Amino acid sequence: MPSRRSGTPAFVLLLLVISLSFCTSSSELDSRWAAKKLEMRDKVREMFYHAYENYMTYAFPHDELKPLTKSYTDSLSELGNLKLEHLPTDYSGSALTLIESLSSLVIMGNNTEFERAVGWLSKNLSFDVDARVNLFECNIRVLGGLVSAHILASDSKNRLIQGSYDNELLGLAEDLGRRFLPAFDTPTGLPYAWVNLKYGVMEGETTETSTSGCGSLILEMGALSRLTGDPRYEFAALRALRKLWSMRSSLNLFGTTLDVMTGEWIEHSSGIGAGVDSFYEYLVKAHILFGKDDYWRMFQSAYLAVQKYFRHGSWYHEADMRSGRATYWQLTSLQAFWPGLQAKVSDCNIINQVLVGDVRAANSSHREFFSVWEKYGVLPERYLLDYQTVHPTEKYYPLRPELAESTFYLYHATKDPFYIEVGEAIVNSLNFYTKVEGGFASIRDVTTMQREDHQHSFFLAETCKYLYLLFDDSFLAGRNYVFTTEGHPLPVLSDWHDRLPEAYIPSNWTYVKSRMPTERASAMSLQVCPATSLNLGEGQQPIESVCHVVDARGDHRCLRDEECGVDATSCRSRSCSIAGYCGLWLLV
Ligand code: DMJ
Repeated sequence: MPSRRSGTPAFVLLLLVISLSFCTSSSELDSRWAAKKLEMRDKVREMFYHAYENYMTYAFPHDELKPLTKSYTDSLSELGNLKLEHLPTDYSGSALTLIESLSSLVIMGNNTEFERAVGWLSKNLSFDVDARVNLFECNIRVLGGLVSAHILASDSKNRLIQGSYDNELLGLAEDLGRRFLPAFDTPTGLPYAWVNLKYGVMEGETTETSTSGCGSLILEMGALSRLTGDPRYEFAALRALRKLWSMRSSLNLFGTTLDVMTGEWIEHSSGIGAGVDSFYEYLVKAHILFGKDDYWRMFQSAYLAVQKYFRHGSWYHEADMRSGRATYWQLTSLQAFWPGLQAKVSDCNIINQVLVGDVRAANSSHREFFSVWEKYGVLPERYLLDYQTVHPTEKYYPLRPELAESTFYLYHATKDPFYIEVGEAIVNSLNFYTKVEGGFASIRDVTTMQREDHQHSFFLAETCKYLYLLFDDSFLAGRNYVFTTEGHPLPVLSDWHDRLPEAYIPSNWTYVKSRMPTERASAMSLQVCPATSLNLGEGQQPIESVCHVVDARGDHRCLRDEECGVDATSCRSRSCSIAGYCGLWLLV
C-alpha cells in the first residue's frame, strides 16, 4: 500500500494531466464551436439571399413574394387581423420586403446592395396612394425600416453610401409619419387601427384596435421626432401610450382589444402573445432608447403582473385582466419572444434595478418553446397546453422569428453553446421544410407540413437577421443598438436621453449617469418565490414571489377553490379543503 508521502506526487501528476487534457479539450471545443458558428453563419447568409433574390426577381417592387407560384402580393394594405372593408384602388406595392431587408443587408456587410436599394427607394417610393394600411404594421415595418436605414446610411463611420445621400429616406419617413397623424385624431388619443395613406381615416372605419396597436408606436415615431425635430410624432405615440396605461386594471393587466373612441376594453382576456406582445417590449426598449424613467416604471409593474398572472411554471397562459383568472391555456408562437425580452431585461441591470432570476426563467420557458418546435419541426401558431396538441385551426407557421430572436438574446446573455445547437436546429428545419425553388414558403399545417404561398417580409427583417447575429454578432461590437419589434436597429444615443444608462455609453459619448437606488423584485426563476429564500443585504426589502396570489380571505377560510390563491414557494394553486381552509392539499 503506497504511503501518504509517496502517493502525493502521483496524485498531483494525475491532477496535472487531467487539467492539461481539460485545457486542451476545452480550447479544442472552443475552436470547434467557432468553426460551427462560421459554418452556420454562412448557411444563414445563403438563406437570406435565396429569399431576397427570389423576391427581387419575382415580386419587387411589390410587397411580398409568393414563393410557390413565383409571383407577388401587395400585402401591406391587407395586414392585420381585422377585415378589409374598403379595397385600395390604386395600390401597387411599396417594395415592403426591400425596405424590411435594408438593415439585414448592412448587418451582413452588403454595402453595395444597401446603397443600390437606398438609391431605388429614394427615387421611386411614394406614399401618396389610395391605400388603407394597418397603422401598427406600417409603423413597425415601413417607418421602422426607413428610419433605421436612414440612420445607418447617414452614419459617416459606416461609409455605407459611397455616392451622395441627401436624407431621402428620412424625407420618406417624415412623409409617412405625417400620413399617420390623422389616425390619432380621436377623443382618447388612441389611434385607429387603419388609416388611408392618401385620405386619412375613412368614413365608417372600425374603431376597434389592439393593445399593441396603441402601445407599440413609440420607438419608430419617437425616433422620427428626434431626427426631424418635429415633436408631433413622439407626442402622438406617447399620448396613446399614456392613455393605454391609464386603462390598466387594478391588477396592472391589460386586455387585447379596445375601442379608440370610448377608451373601453372590448376583449378583456389577454396574455403576452398576439395583440399585446410588443406593448411590453416597447416599454423597456423605450426606456433604453429615450432614457425616461417612466417607461421603466411602467415596464416593471406590467412585467411583474405578467409573471404573476400569466405564468404557470415555464408556460404562459392568458387571463382576464379584471380577475387575473386563467382564460386560455394556450401557447402561441408569438409568445416565444418573451424569453428574449427577459434576457434583454437582465442586460438592463445597467439601469440599476435588478430583476432577479429572469435569465433562469427565460431559459426554462425557451426550452419549452423549443420542445414544441422539435415536436413539429417548426412552431405552430397555437398549441393547446392542456391537451398537449396543436390548435385545430391555427396550425400554421408563417416563418416567424420569435424563437430565433429569443435564442439570439439568450446566447448573447449566457454564451451557452446549447443556444448554438438550437439555432442550428432552427436553420435545418427552415431549410428542410420551408425552402422551395422560389424562396421560403410558410407552413399552412404543421401536422402535414403542407406549404402556403407566402414569404413574409419579417423572414428577411427578423428571422434571418437574428439567426445571423446568433452565429456572428460582429456587427454589434462596440455599438449599442435597440432592435425594434420588427428587428430594425436604432442606436442608443446620448442626445436622445435625459439620462443614459451607464452600460449603454461608449466611452467617448457625453452622458449623465443615472443614480437611482437599487430596487429588487423577484422575477421568477422556476421556484424562486419565497421572500425569505433570497439572500438580501441589510436594509433591503424582502422579495415578493411573483407567482404568489393571496387567498381571498386573510384567515384562509374558503367555500370554493376559486377563493384560494397560488402558493408563493411552489407556485402551485391552493385548493379549498372539506374543512373549509385553503392549502396545498394532497389528493389521496
Ligand atoms: C413581426 O411583424 C413583429 O415581430 C411583430 O411584433 C409581431 N410578430 C411579427 C412576426 O411574427
